Parts: sequence; C-alpha cells; structure tokens
Amino acid sequence: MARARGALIVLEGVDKAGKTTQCARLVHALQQSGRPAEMMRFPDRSTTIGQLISAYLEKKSDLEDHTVHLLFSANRWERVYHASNNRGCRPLMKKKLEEGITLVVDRYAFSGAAFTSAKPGFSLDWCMKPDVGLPKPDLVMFLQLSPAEAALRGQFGEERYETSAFQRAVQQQFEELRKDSTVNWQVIDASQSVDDVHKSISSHSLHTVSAAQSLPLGELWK
Ligand code: 2DT
Repeated sequence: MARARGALIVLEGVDKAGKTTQCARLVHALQQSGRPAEMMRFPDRSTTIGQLISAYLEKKSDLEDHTVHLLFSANRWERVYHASNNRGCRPLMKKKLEEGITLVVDRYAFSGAAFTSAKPGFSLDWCMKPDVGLPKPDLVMFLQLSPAEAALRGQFGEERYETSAFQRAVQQQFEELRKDSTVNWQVIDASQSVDDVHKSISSHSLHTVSAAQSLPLGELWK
C-alpha cells in the first residue's frame, strides 16, 4: 500500500507576528508525536536565485520590481521538483510530501503576491500568476497582528519592506487574498501568548495532517 502523504502547511502574516518561532515549535511538536515533519522557508536564500533575492532585501543590490517578483516565484519552483541533471541535491517538496513528511513552510506564494501587489502599479491578479500550479497548501494559517501590536514588539529591522507604511499596505493585500475560498485559510490571533498561539496552530495542523492522508495534493490557484 502506498504510504500516506505528508501535509503542506504554510504560516503567513506580517512582520513580528512570530511565524518563524511558531514554525519551529510546530515541527518539533509534530516530530515528538511521531509524525515526520520538516521546516522550509521562502525566500530560500541558500540557492543561486535566493542569493540574488537576499542581496536585494539587504539593499546591497537594486532589482526592477517585476524582475524581483519573478525571482521570488522562481525560488519556489526550484524547490518543488528535482531539476534533471541535478545530481545529489536535496529531495524537494513534492518528493518529501510523497514520502510522508509534513512540510511546515514559513511564507509562500501568498507573501509573494501580497508584498509585490502592495507596490504601486501591481495588480493582485498579475502577482498571483507565476505561482499558479505550485503545490497547494492543505492549510494556510495567517498570524494576525495589528500594526499597533507589532510596533510594541520592537523596531523593524533594516531590510527592504520593513517600514510600518509598507507593512500596512501588505496587510490589506493579505486581506484580499484571504477572500479566496479555494484556499484553506485559518486566521490565528497572534497577540496571544507564544504557548497559546502554538496550541491553536497545533490543533489546526493535527486535523490537517490526518485529513491530507486521504486527499490528493492540489495545485494552487488553478
Ligand atoms: P524573511 O526572510 O524575514 O521572511 O523576509 N517576500 C517574501 C516577498 O516580497 N516575496 C515573496 O515571495 C516572499 C516569500 C517578505 C523576507 C522578505 O521578503 C518578502 C519579507
């Protein structure tokens, strides 16, 4: 009998909502309960494309806005399948899911669409196109935090996009994306304690991991 597949679980949210901490805690909790799980994050700065993105985010280089948007998307596609001829590289998302590993992903195509469409002159529709057909997450949890609460958690960092005006525009684009009922969105109140946020995320995830076993992996926005 084929092995049950893993679930694809994504955490999204604005800066300071606690995504990275919560991804790590969720992976740990799943592993402790005997469910194979691994964490991934986008952008994945370890690849050649990821290094171009990283230099852009660190303001060490400038890239044209459409171009960088497509690089962010390419950085997801390059993690979906093995490139042919690419000997000895790490098993990628599709293979891991088929092997029964649940992937917990820190940002995905939703950040891609929300951040670029927050720039003047970009429609959400155009921004979503390059990611159509990516593996569809079984669950997308949006860590909700108001700009005022985010500000209480300290200063923004030095990277590109880390200003409160831009983050507010991004938040609005995420609200638009969440209207799409083809995606299993769950909004999590990120103003709760780290433990309470973790409990809520774990309970949604456990349910999803069981349900995904008997469902085929979908294609995003298709
Ligand atoms: P972190 O590495 O701190 O998460 O910041 N971004 C991310 C985009 O503009 N497009 C994308 O497709 C993705 C995945 C969000 C990464 C920054 O890059 C932005 C914040």
